[in-house]
Amino acid sequence: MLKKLPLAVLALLFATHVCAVEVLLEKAWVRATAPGQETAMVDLQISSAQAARLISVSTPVAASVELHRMSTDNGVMKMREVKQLALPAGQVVDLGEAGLHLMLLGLKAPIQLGMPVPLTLKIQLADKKIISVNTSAEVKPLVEIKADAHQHHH
Ligand SMILES: [Cu+2]
Repeated sequence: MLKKLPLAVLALLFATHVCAVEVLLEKAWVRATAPGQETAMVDLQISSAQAARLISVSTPVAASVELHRMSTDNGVMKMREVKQLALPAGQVVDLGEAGLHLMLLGLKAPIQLGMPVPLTLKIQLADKKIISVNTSAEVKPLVEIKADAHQHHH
């Protein structure tokens, strides 16, 4: 019986490892928000080893998170909620490039530089198993400051 234990432990470690690299989240970012602003857009890249679907997103900094698609309707920019997003096997899905973004709704406080913005994505794999994958969005300045903005002129 004892001799079988290390193998079982190895199998368990291997299984955990496979699960950890199943879905990769990269380059998540959000712009800092002005006081009173209640929403913020997050872009990120998602890649899944196997065909999967993004089914929900949550963050502790906002009441809810929706997946939105931008579209132009008679010259007017519109955002519509997308309920589920297909993640093709082995492909990088770049939300920004795809005209999509995550929308943080009901911000609990303004998003500020250096603040952690954790995101939890629930993803359903081909075998129906649902996994949670975490990342943290990098906060970019609300207004881009040009490199020469602080130069003095005499
Ligand atoms: Cu939106």
